[in-house]
Amino acid sequence: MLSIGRRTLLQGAAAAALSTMAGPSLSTAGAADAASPFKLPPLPYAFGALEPSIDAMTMELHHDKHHAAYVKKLNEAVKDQPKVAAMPLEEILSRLSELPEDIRTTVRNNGGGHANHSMFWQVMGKGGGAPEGDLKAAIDSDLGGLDKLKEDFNALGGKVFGSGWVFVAVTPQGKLSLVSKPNQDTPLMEGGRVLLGNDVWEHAYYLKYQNRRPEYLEAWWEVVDWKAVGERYAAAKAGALTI
Ligand code: MN3
Repeated sequence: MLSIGRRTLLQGAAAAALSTMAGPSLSTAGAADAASPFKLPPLPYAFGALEPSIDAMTMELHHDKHHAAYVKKLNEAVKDQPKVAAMPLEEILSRLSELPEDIRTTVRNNGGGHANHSMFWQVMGKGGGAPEGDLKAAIDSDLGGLDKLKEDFNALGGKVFGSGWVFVAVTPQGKLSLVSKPNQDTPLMEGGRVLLGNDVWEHAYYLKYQNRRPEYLEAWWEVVDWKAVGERYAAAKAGALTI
């Protein structure tokens, strides 16, 4: 089920673009699909699956309310822009400066939010494990090993003022780097790709951790699904990783 979810996600943007181009003949719901090209991906596990690192109530609100709202507002923003609506999300985000000015900020915030959260659900799970193979080698050579990665990532996440994200970005050559972004910005906006990322908006942790963001950042590593991250790494190197 997990691998189908990931596959769907990797192909989701392209599939959405294709179905929009193909028009209503593909399904009786075609008109509705064209009006809402972006979909909330189902959470690939139960709300409580990441306990105790992340509590079930936070997961439910985060997915069903916060992420759903980004998708809804993104669809509303592009409803009169069929060319934009037909583009894959990662392409839209890498070409924000070309968008009509009246929707640019809304697409930046909500398109970024949709991409970031879609990635976020995917890199977490109960699997745990550890980085292996090529991914482990890249973490060792580019980021000084897993312990150093966690330490530097958490320090960067702790420094985000207000709301934002901390990411491990990945190039098509497989080179890794740490980066933080404000709000719902993402390395996708510079044409980059995201290996994994953690949400440091208060809505991601406040119910359980209140103001203790460092504790949340530490506990988050317990629910990183390294198998999923390894698949993303392989996809990035194959040029197949989208959001
Ligand atoms: Mn969030």
